[in-house]
Amino acid sequence: MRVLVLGGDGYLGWPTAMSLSAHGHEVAVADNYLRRQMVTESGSDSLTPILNLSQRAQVWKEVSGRTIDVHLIDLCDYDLVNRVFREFQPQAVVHYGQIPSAPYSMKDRRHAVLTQMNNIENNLNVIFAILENDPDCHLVKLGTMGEYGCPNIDIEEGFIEIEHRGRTDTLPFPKMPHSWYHASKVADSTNIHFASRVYGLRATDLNQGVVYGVHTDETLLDDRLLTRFDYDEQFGTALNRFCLQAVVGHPLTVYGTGGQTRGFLNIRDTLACVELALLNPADAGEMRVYNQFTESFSIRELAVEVQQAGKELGLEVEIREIENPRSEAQEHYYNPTHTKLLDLGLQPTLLSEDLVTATLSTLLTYRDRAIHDAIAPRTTWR
Ligand code: USQ
Repeated sequence: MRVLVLGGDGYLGWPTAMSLSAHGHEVAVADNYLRRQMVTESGSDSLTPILNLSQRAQVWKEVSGRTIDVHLIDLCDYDLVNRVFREFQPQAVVHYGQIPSAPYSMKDRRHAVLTQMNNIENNLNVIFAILENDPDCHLVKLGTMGEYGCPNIDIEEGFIEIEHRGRTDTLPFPKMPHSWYHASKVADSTNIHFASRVYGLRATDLNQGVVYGVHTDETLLDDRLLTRFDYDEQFGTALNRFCLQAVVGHPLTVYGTGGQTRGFLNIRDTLACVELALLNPADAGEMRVYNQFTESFSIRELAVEVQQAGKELGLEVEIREIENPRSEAQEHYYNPTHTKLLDLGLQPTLLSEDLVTATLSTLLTYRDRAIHDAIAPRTTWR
């Protein structure tokens, strides 16, 4: 299958591109390095040293004998997006190419506007490029579990059957996003659903949980194929941050009571889920929604898991509850359904002490690169 990976320089985009290429797909990537710029702006850097995209593609060719086409374009520039679609003629598009950070979007008006403009505009461009070049092309869009928020009822996979005043309908599950960033993904889902109903777009919206981990089968082949690993307060996510904090001797930054519960998945499972979605495409006019995570944990549970794994490596890990910089429920009900990817054959890589220990060992190799000032939270929701 010819697959275009948007955001192909990112934490998930680059390993996805390599994995699809390794599995025999013809792959092209597009990126404008915005993530690199935003992380630099926040005073941080990837813990893992990473090459630029052209260099990465060259190393991949050397190691695997396979080609990944590189396009350095801004997805907000429709002419460029359209040109890539015309030249590469993708049969499927995996769309990771967005600003992915809740804290970044909450910094101030400028960052809220930038996040929403960039994400909503580039998603519309992708929809129109598909419709203009090959309406049969399948859009696999990365959404987020944070679109739903934390309602006091079970969360369904995208849609809920509702009975109201004697009538019933199946409607999109209600959304209560956690941030301006999460709200941008809600807008994308609404737009994709609209395009599927009106123009017959084939789409899969992957409502992904919090991803953790550093290695995939392909990044292990050569250090030059490593993916980025962010740990700063804006672009690092909870479990990855805790792992970095453990190896540099920083107390684990549990926000508030740590009772916040989220769905998590290993980076390898992201790759597997995306490929399952590609191999089982949506019908024309259908928007499927999959809740893409494998297990739920509270933040407190994760901190304890990292502390235990750290002991195995002789690391003394302190857990510190600090004032929560976010407006969010700290003790709440959380029970989202997540069966559709399992039904397609997903074999989850579940979190274990061994897995955390292995991640800590990898991070220890690079710990001298950590920028300590980037760790503590500075962005508040207030
Ligand atoms: N948290 C801490 N300490 C930290 C970092 C985070 O307690 O040092 C807490 C946060 O308060 C929050 C939870 O951990 O309750 C998750 O925070 P996060 O930064 O790991 O994840 P989030 O901001 O929700 O966003 C991340 C990705 C985003 C993706 C989302 C999936 O950045 O792209 O959409 O995870 S989900 O969380 O399911 O919405």
